[in-house]
Amino acid sequence: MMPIEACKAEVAAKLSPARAQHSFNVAAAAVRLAEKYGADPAQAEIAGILHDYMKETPEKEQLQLLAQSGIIVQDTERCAPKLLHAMTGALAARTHFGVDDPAVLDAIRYHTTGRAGMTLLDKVLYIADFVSADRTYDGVDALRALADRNLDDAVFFGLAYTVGDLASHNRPIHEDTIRAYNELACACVRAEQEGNR
Ligand code: DGI
Ligand code: FE
Ligand code: FE
Repeated sequence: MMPIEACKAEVAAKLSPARAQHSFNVAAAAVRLAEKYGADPAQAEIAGILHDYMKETPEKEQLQLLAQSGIIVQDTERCAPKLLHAMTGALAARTHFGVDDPAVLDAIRYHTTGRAGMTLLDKVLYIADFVSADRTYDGVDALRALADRNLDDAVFFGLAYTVGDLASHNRPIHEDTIRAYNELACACVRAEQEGNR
């Protein structure tokens, strides 16, 4: 794999200053969460640095890259081009940066949607992206506090927020987002059922 300092320099050269800073902030948040919850901080750091590497690449170019690699683009992904950068990001991490750790590649691949059966590293990156130092949305401090109390609850909150926000704007919701949300929603209902017995 490319040395970490070289990865950072590539990210800084490829992305706008704000997006590069976001990437480094996500890496810092991911390292902190990894240390707290027992994930590998080195995996968290590289996943954070690279997760949005393709975010500013034109849609057409991303579709070409995916086609060249034999990756099939689903209907939802075509209708929501913001989803492409997670797929092409994982691709670039492997081919351009020489990352061969599948756990890191998957964390990048699923950082926007989540997925059913998210690994600890997936969750760490997903939440680091929500709570990085540059985030200023209403409620970010509450989510930061929740992320420090219970990572799973924070992931569920983030997914529920995303699903609600997308539906309220009539946007398509990716199958992986729905599966991730339903898995945690069912776990929540089951816990209530257990409690009532
Ligand atoms: O790349 P970032 O901006 O740092 O964050 P991200 O990769 O989580 O992307 C967030 C965007 O992706 C936000 O505009 C909502 C959108 N998104 C996330 N899940 C879905 C989605 N968009 C659609 N249409 N469907 C999804 O399931
Ligand atoms: Fe992203
Ligand atoms: Fe991001």
